[in-house]
Amino acid sequence: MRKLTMEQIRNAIDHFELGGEVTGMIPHGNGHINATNKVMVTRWDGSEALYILQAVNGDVFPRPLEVIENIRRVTDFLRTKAKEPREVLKLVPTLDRKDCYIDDNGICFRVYCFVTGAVCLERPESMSDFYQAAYAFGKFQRDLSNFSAEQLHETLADFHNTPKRFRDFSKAVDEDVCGRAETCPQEIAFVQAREAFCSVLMDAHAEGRLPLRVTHNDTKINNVMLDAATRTALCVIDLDTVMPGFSVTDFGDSIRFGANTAAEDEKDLSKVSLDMDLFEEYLRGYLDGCGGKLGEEEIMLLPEGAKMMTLECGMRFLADYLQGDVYFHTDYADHNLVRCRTQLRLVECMEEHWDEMKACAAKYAKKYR
Ligand code: ADP
Ligand code: GN1
Ligand code: MG
Repeated sequence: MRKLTMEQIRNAIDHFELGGEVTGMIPHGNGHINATNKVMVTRWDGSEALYILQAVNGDVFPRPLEVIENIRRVTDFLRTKAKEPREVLKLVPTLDRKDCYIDDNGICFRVYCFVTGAVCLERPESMSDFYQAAYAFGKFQRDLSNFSAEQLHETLADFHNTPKRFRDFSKAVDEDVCGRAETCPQEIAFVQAREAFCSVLMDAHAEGRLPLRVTHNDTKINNVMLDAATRTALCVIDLDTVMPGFSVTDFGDSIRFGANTAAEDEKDLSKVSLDMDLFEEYLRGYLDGCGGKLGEEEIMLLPEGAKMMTLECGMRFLADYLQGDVYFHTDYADHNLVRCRTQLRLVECMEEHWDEMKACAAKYAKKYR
């Protein structure tokens, strides 16, 4: 998505019902997709309020109104189960009582109440943080277990259809539009060697061993807020990809991002490894959050979910690098290649720890039976 001008941002925020005057605005967070700003407002009664203004990335989400409709439906539903307002994202209406504002360039903007008294982490700072993030995503899935999936638009078709991702990746390699394939033959070969693995979850689903549920589909730890005072699970955010999906991929994406001992874009690959204690802690938190909803076979496929999400994300970063960095926000020339390398190294680590990962899943599959 093209960088927005200050004028575009200013114009957009003026269309929302903020109940006061905007006194400041700064870019916020580390999301790879949307353009996010924190907005400071002085209300007419003199008190201060905070909001999040986001431009939905129209290159990624071709039908942004469907994204907004999904968020309205999911948040209304979750609100009926919440104990306090901060537990659920709240869309702020526009002056003409809509959930978003579309500007003259067709960019879709939305505003959320800022979740206050909360922290959003880039990495878990303790075992307990990771347990709490897991609990939040597990509970999110449990809360949505009686939400009918027919109400949801498919905002991104085939989002975690890994065999399809593999075909897209192969096309990017064949086309090589930027002439970059010669800079990463080892990474390309690594992914190609794992083609068969890509269909393991889709096959399990086709054989009735893995149910479709309503899932989050983007479960990085920076997509959950913890209460700052109690450091417990508070609110799941970034609801753009809530769609039917697999519990094991929600689990897996959190492991990919949070149980890695290094950052997603660490250049020194010797720092990348799978922290097995964090893996087990997340597994425990996720199952507790799901509240006994997952079946035994599903629990047994959690390690496959972790490896699948890591491999899939690696091939998505690599495909984007080959295509000229058109999807993920990047900060420097080979940022996507760097991100791809950490993911592929983490896949290797998972393969090294495979028996332990499966034994851990088996232990909890028995316990939660
Ligand atoms: P992206 O899809 O680009 O990742 P997110 O919706 O995850 O966008 O927002 C990016 C970041 O902005 C989050 O990681 C979080 O730090 C912050 N954020 C988003 N929504 C809120 C909110 N309602 N309150 C506080 N912080 C938020
Ligand atoms: C994106 O939006 P964000 O930064 O939370 C991406 C995820 C990737 C992730 C990799 C809609 O998540 O699928 O796993 O980057 N979101 C979308 O960090 O493509
Ligand atoms: Mg995000």
